[in-house]
Amino acid sequence: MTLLLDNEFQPLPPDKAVDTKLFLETVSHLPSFFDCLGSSVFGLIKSDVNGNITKIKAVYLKDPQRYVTLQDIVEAEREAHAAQWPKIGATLALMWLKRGLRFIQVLLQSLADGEKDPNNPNLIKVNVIKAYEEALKKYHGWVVQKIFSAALCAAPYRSNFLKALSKGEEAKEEDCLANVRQFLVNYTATVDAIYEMYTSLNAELDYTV
Ligand code: CIS
Repeated sequence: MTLLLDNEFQPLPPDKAVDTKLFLETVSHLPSFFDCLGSSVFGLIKSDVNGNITKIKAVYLKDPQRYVTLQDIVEAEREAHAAQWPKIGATLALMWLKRGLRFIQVLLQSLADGEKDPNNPNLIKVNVIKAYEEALKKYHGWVVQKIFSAALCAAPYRSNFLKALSKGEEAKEEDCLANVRQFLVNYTATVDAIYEMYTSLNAELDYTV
C-alpha cells in the first residue's frame, strides 16, 4: 500500500464542509513524511507545518462539539477576536497550512501529468518550482525565497520521491502515479473547499513573511 493511499482524504459532503476531526487526523501524517526527504532543510518546513496543525488542533480540542467543521472554527474566531481576525489563532494557522497543502497538490498534479525537464527527466525541480510559484512565492520575501532555493537544491530525485510515496517499496512508476492521481481526487477537493471558504469569509491575507 502506498503512503498516499494510507492517508487518503475523505470525500466531501454536498455542502463541501470540511470535517475538522477527519482533516486533522489526515494532515497529522504529513510532518513525518519530511523526515524521509533526507535533508535538514526540510526540518524548518516540517516545524512550520507541524506548528500550524498543532494550533488548529488545540482550538478544536477546546470544544469538539462546537468545532465540527473548519468553518465553525474560523467563524467562531471572527466573532471572538474581531479586531485582530483573521491574523490570529487557528484562522491564521489554517491560512498558512492550506498554502502548504496547495503546494503539495500542485507538485503531485504536475508529476501525475508527466511534466518533466527533458534534459533532466529524473529531477523534480520543474514540478517543485511550478508548485512554489502557484502556492507560496507571492507570500515570501527575499529571505524566505532563499530558503526555498536551498530546499530546491535538496529536492530528491523523481525516482526516490516516488519510492518514498510508496513507503520505500519498489513500485512501477505507472502504478505509483496512478495512486497519486487517486489520492488527488479528494485531496484537491478538500484544499479547494478551504480556499473557497477563506474567499467567501474574506479571511485571506496577502502579507509577505
Ligand atoms: C520536495 C521538495 C520540496 C521543496 C519545498 C520547498 C517549500 C518552500 C519552503 C519555504 C520555506 C518555509 C519556511 C517557513 C516559512 C514561514 O515563515 C511561513 C510563514 O509561517 C507562518 C506560520 O505558519 O507565519 C505566521 C505569521 O505570519 C504564523 O506564525 C504561522 O504559524 S501559526 O499561525 O500556526 O502560528 N510559512 C510558509 O511559507 C509555509 C510553508 C509551507 C511549505 C510546505 C511545503 C511542503 C513541501 C512538501 C514536499 C513534499 C511533498 C509531499 C507530498 C506528499 C506527502 C504525502 C504524505 C502523506 C500524508 C498526506 C496528508 C496530507
